[in-house]
Amino acid sequence: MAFELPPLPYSTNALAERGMCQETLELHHGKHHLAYVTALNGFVEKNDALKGKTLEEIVRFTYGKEDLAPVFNNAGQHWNHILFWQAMSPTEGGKIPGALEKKLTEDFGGVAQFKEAFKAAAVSQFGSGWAWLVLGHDGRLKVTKTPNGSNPLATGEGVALLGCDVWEHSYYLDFRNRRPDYVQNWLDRIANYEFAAAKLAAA
Ligand code: MN3
Repeated sequence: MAFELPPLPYSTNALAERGMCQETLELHHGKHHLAYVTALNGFVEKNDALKGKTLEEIVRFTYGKEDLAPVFNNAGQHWNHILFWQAMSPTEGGKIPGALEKKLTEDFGGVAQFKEAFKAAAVSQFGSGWAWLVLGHDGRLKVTKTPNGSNPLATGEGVALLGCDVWEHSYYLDFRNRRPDYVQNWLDRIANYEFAAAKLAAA
């Protein structure tokens, strides 16, 4: 069973008024994400050790294995983007539910402190990668960053509640080189904190 590109949970122009234009989403979902899925399927087709494994199993199995790095990069990016589309909301973007706000305040000192930490991680990720809000194994929320296609599932740092793509393809049409502005806008107007709260409640 080949992996498939999931449909966007909203239209490609749904986030345009919130700072992510239709062309960005068309290219990002229809070209970039699709390319990861296509490449991953090509690798699985040629490698019996990968056949029958779930996406999560492939991410964990290939992490840190030098000879399987191209598989890991594409599997990781497929997993990351599935989460990324869900981690954005055209209707509720930026609104933080009470239970999550309480937890953010407990673990970071406040919503503003959480956003500062997240922005710092996103901006300091040199080159391509991701910033994450993670529920750690100690039950506390934390912010992490990963390079390229890596993610908290691979590193075993905990459950990813939100992931922000800081590859240039995610923001260059809307914000040019201004990654800090993209991340601030993403946190304030695009991030789907309802999704994060639901993942937190289920974890
Ligand atoms: Mn991307």
